Amino acid sequence: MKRQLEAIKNQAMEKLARVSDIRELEDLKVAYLGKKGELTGILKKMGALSPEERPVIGQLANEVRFALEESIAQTKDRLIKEERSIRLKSETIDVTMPGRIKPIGKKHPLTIVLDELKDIFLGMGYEIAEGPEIELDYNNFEALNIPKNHPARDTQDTFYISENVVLRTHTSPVQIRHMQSHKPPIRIICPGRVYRSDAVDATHSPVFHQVEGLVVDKNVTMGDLVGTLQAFAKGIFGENSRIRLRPHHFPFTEPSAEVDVSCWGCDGSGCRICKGEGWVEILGSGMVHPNVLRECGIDPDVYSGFAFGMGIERIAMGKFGIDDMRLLFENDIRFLRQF
Ligand code: 2NL
Repeated sequence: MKRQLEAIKNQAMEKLARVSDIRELEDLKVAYLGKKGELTGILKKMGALSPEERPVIGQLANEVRFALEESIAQTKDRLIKEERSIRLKSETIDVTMPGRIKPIGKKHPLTIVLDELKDIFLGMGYEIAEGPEIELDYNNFEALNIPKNHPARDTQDTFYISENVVLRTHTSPVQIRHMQSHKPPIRIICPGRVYRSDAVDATHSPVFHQVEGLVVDKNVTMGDLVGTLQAFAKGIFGENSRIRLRPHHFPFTEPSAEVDVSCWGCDGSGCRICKGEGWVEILGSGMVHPNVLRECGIDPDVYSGFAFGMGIERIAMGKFGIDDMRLLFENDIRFLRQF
């Protein structure tokens, strides 16, 4: 039995020296020290020994067990260290390698124009007002002096959600809401998305963006409107810009005017941008109709106001020389990078 124990010890030690991973080590541990292991098998047979032999063999068996346990622990240490150094070698980072360049987004041309526009009007003391895109027919039409069956409704190609609810065709309803909930003086611009049932082509889209402006106070005149729009045109199209007003008709303003800006391509002498005209139409405007003020609870005998409205896509296309509106909605980064 003594020789058997020595043999087990030597054999185990030899195998331990050659073990190359933790799994193999665990298997070896079970094979020798486990419940059905070789050493355990010997210990179970000790009962058959004589009383003199038992303590001698018992002591030897314990020594072998300790020696094996010790060696297993050391081998485990060795394997962990080996595995760690292999992992460190495979995971080294080459800090001199160039990084991957992430493409950076660009401000959309509509956002560029909108931000400039906000800056200009905020600088003149205006506030920004916003409102819902789904609106009551009342706020979008009735309160703006456009009753049911008014011919102006036909020109707006409205998306109806129900008889009394529409997708707003302009941002005017935001101004109606503002007048109904605020007392003059009022100075606001209302940027936002608007909807008209148009087919898509180079100059039309069923969804586009507008900015409207509204000023209501005592003694507001057409002169204030002209001065304001002049400052706006210089801010957006450059210091040399001039404006001119042409008489027009809107149901919600009286008098009404369309506004042209001197061409930024040729300064008025005629070029491709202005189609030889020297002037480019940029917005509609006028003095707020007394019916509209009255409908919003503002006395037109005490207060007066001016209002204007423009399409942002049109301004952006003019300013940046974009000839197809669809480019503004496709979000192709190769297009957007150019501005
Ligand atoms: C255009 C014309 C315009 C207005 C919008 C307005 C709003 C209220 C009262 C009176 Cl609450 N007017 N807005 C006035 C004149 C013209 O827009 O051609 N837009 C693209």
